[in-house]
Amino acid sequence: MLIKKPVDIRPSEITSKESYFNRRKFMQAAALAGGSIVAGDALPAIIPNEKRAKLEGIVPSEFSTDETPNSYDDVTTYNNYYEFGLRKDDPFRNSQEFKPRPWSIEVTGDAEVTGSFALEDFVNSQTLEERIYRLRCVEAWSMVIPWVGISLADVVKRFKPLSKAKYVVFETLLDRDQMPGQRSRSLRWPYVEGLTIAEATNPLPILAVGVFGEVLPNQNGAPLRLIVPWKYGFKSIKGIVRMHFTDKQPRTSWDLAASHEYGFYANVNPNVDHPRWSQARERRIGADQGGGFQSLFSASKQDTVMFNGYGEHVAHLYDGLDLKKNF
Ligand SMILES: Nc1nc2c(c(=O)[nH]1)N[C@H]1C(S)=C(S)[C@@H](COP(=O)(O)O)O[C@H]1N2
Ligand SMILES: [Mo]
Repeated sequence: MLIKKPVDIRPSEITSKESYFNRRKFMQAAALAGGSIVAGDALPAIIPNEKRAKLEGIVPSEFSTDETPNSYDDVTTYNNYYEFGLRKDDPFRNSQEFKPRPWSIEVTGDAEVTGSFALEDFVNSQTLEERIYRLRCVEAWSMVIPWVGISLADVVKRFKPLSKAKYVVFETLLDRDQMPGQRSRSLRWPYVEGLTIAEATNPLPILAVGVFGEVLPNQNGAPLRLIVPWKYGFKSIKGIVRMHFTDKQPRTSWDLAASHEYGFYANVNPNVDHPRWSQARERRIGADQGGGFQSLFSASKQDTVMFNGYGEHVAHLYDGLDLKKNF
């Protein structure tokens, strides 16, 4: 093994002894789970830190929609990320100085493999897939976005949740210096979201590290964020620093803010209105701004589809559940 001089070591490579052993455990678990990792010194995945850096080795996904993606501008300047402010252009304007490196993800709770993992190790050995998914915000707008990410199911399986673990909970970074929105009480910080284990091991959700073939911009949740395409956008938590396995359904940030408005399931459902507005239709962002692909129809509104159109892959997860009560 080549010993690097300190000057050659990137901050992301500086790992404590403890996290080194955790990394080994994780690698071994990955190898056992049939991952492509070779025992020994597997190379870290390359997720460059430079803004708009290209990601290498992306493969297309069978789960991608063939709808036309939104523009890069729509995807990166019209955002919800309350840590950087409440207006749609605040995340773009206020996140430019945010530092998404060094970054590690802490895995805790009811799983065989737990510990703190550098981003590079966390993503390591998994194929980067492009998944063009529709994102439907609870505020009745939508976009089509070419995400790049890794399968959440594969990540979850590597940590070997114990049979008593029924939920996986995600947390965003807590950093008032870098995230000015956290100085106000717009939500309870850190942002918390969660999925059932059955949802998290469905093939659709990804942990995204990129968009449009490039690393994630800060405003879209760099360096690692969740995408759950059949649920309202607020489930797709950004800037993830923790994954926790538990037997208890978590109280999420939006549940704590207004539990009658934002349910835990948050499945896209045109038949269950938000208490303050209809969910029957949605506005495709950008589509009404002239010359767009929908301009022929002059209306940018379209019907909302149950499970955001992903029902064939996920409807069975809710067999026997009353989706009006469990909204
Ligand atoms: N940490 C965190 N994650 C978050 C949010 C947030 O405010 N904070 N907003 C959510 C909401 S409401 C939506 S619609 C999506 C928007 O993702 P995008 O800006 O990448 O399109 O992010 C979700 N993830
Ligand atoms: Mo949203």
